[in-house]
Amino acid sequence: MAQNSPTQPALSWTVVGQGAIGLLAASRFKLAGWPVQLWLRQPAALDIRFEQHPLHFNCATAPLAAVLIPVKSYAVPAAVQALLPALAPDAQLVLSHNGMAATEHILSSLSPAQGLWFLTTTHGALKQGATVRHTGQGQSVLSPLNAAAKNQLLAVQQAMDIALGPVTLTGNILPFLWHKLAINAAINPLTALNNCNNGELAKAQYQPLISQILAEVCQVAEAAGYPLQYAQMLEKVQQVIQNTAANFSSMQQDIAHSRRTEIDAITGYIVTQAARYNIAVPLNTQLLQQVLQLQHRG
Ligand code: KPL
Repeated sequence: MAQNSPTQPALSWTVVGQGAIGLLAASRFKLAGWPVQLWLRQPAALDIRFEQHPLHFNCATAPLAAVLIPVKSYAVPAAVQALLPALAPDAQLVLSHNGMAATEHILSSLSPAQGLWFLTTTHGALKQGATVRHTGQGQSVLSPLNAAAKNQLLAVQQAMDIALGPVTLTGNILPFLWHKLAINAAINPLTALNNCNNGELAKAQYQPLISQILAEVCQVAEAAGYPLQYAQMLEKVQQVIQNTAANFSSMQQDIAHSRRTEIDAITGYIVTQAARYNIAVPLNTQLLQQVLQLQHRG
């Protein structure tokens, strides 16, 4: 059971959506004895099975004190818009998704006492029907994005440690987002286009492609002011491929289920930034077009 400091009561958390990472976080809150509810597009309660535990989640009711928003990058603006009227005056909002965060608009729609955060995570989760599995032990990096968030450091960090920990707190999330972006750019499009699990990418035929994707990303990251070490990134990607060999990437799953992918926020972001700095990224450009084609066909 989680221990909360007597001076700082646990925030009551709401998790948005019913994606795999969100349900992983909600389940871990519940199993640790924390109050947690779900905010779904169609308000409803939800029953799931998580690692042999049958869990029941109530539908969220306003005012919402603390909200984890682990929805796809393209779904964030609409999700926040829908949440705004239900937020407590000092609510804390934690965004978490693949790709680069576009937070200016969200920051300006919050009141001064409402905190905004970003969390990037390497946990893996898989949802099959009503069953959720924790498929990859990971860790998370968490960053406050405004002054109201900085006033709640301890409470939010404690909670995220329960939900998606271990958590490292940072004042600047951008280097971490570039690092995760490079990993996603190397793995997600290739697994989506070849309809394979992450482990397949260890095969020799993919090595020149992975190397070129990363070489292009490293050039763009450097120009953007967030340099990444090419050799280190190559090693990291091989590690992720090994550690998540049996998993299917989020983009492979999106294509397999005819859902929109996060290609715009991952490879699309790299291609846009490359154009800004006049850098040629032919392989990332080709992968972007191929995934967009596949997505539109689905
Ligand atoms: O983050 C991921 C994803 O699937 O989106 C990786 C790291 C590629 C793990 O599958």
